Amino acid sequence: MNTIRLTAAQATVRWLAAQSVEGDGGPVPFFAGVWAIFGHGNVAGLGEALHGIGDALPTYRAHNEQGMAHAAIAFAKASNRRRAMVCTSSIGPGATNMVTAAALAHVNRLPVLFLPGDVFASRRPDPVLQQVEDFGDGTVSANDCFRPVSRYFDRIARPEQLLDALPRAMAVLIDPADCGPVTLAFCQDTQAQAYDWPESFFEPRLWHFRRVEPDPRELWMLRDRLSKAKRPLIIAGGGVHYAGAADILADFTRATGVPVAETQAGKGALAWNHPANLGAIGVTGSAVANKAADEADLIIGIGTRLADFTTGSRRLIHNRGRDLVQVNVAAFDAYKQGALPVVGDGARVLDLLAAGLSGWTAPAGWVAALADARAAWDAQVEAVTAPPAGPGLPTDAQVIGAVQRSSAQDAIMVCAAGGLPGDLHKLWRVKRPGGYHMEYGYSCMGYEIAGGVGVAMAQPQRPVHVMVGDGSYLMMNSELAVSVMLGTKLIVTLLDNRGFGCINRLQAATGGAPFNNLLADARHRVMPDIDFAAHAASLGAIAEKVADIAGLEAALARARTADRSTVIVIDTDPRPSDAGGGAWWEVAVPETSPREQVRQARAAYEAKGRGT
Ligand SMILES: Cc1ncc(C[n+]2csc(CCOP(=O)(O)OP(=O)(O)O)c2C)c(N)n1
Ligand SMILES: [Mg+2]
Repeated sequence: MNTIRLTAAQATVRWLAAQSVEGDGGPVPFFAGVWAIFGHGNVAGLGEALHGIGDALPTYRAHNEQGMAHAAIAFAKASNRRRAMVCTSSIGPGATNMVTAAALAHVNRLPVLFLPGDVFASRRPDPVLQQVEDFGDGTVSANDCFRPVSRYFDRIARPEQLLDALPRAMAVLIDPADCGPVTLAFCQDTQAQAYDWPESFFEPRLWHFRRVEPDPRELWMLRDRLSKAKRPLIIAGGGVHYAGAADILADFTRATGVPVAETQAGKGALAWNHPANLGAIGVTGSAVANKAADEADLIIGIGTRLADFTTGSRRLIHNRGRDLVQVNVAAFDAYKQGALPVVGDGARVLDLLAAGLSGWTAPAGWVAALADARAAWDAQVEAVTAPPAGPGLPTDAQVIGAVQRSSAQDAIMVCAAGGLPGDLHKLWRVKRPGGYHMEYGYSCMGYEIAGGVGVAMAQPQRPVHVMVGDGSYLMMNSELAVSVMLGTKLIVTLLDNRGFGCINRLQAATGGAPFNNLLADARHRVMPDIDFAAHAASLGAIAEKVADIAGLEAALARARTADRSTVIVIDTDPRPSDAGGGAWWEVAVPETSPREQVRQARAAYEAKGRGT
């Protein structure tokens, strides 16, 4: 056997660079690159190896490990999970900074490979700088925090473990059902250790994405239910995008007349004005989609996790004991909430279903009965997103309207947390597939700008818009400087309502006093007048503050032709916009309180049958 002598780190990067998948125009590397912040634990081992491999596996430097991991995960999401990136950190804080991002990838089922540095396998110099030192367990390191948020976790303490660990990692990253984060905690002495590797280990390999065929009996059950349904509704989730099923869904709905409602991750499966698209469903849903869910006699989820925001904390889709079918490539999701499972690839299921229905269409009266509600909803969207008639602070919806009017056909909207996801889900009109990138599985503040960098890397030819609240921006903005450095241009609209507006509203809705959310309601000696434009400019972006919606539209037009990332700041009203879909969201209200408003909120909560 021919062997080649390399360190474990050198072998890792060489192997990663040799893995490819089928792209649009032929094979492309599966790993688009490595985000790295070095320290002890990776600079000498992986750092040396990454330098050596050069452009075959490009390395990118960030400012915050969580931010770089957000960029990597966003890259994978914007690539519909067909490509991914790697993140490596030093041991200790560099590693644990990535744990939140690992959880984000875990809940959103997105592929990312974490290579955090780990303590010495030999333990000779223990305790090393940043070692956490468990008193009762010598095998624990900070990286054990990754275990519950990794689909596959391993600790590499000998070089030859990689012969199995790396292919096993790849098998998880490309698996449609198991897809999620992989963590290979890489002991720092092991990274530097040499080994005689079989040359065959590094031969280029082309990986194939499996399409899971549905079980004939499950498919038959679905066909049977659908052909008897009077008022069927499809809920399209993120799995529709990952299965590449958006076009097939459009054809299916055109042929059968079954209407579609979209989750946050599924939004954009159909163009906003497709005749079958009823828009957003759930707590952040449109009145028409929620009405359809309320009246449907059969709901078919395709590629959805049935999270509480989609189901109105189960109330929206489970009332009156209607049938629920879950088409999902993961059995874990297919069996949720008493659904009839159809385990399989969404595109294959729709194809086979259409073939088996042989000309069946949904009763025409069902969609016709929703037409008025849809027209009324569309008119409401127009009204709340129109420029304000008079003076006063604009609402988030009015800002969304301005960004919508100023954005190109192929623009991508990136957002994650705050009040914006709810308004964008309802109000944003997706013109082209992939035009809506919402991280609402973990809804992690600070994802927006870093995530935007990853989206721009995955879709360099499409304009990337980011909408972010003042709270999210303050939590993590450092990768704005990376976007300038890398030329991954973002058009950022920053809505400054001086605090955590949506949590302030949630607090009021649960009877709470205005407390610790808006800056004015937080303990302070001085009320900071934060100059976000100056801050963004200091990071190298083009930045300006605008006075009103007209000023915002003019600034957005300038940003479209600017040569780098632009941040446009606008003051907004922290009160809500008035477009609501009427679904409930369960948040536990205190059972006893001296506050009358809390007692009233508790009574309303109990009236829903909750809290017992
Ligand atoms: C990392 C993280 N911490 C806390 C939360 C809970 N949370 C959700 S939205 C929000 C406030 C966001 O404020 P801002 O970005 O200004 O948006 P606004 O609510 O004002 O629209 C908070 C604290 C979260 N989603 N993520
Ligand atoms: Mg805010």
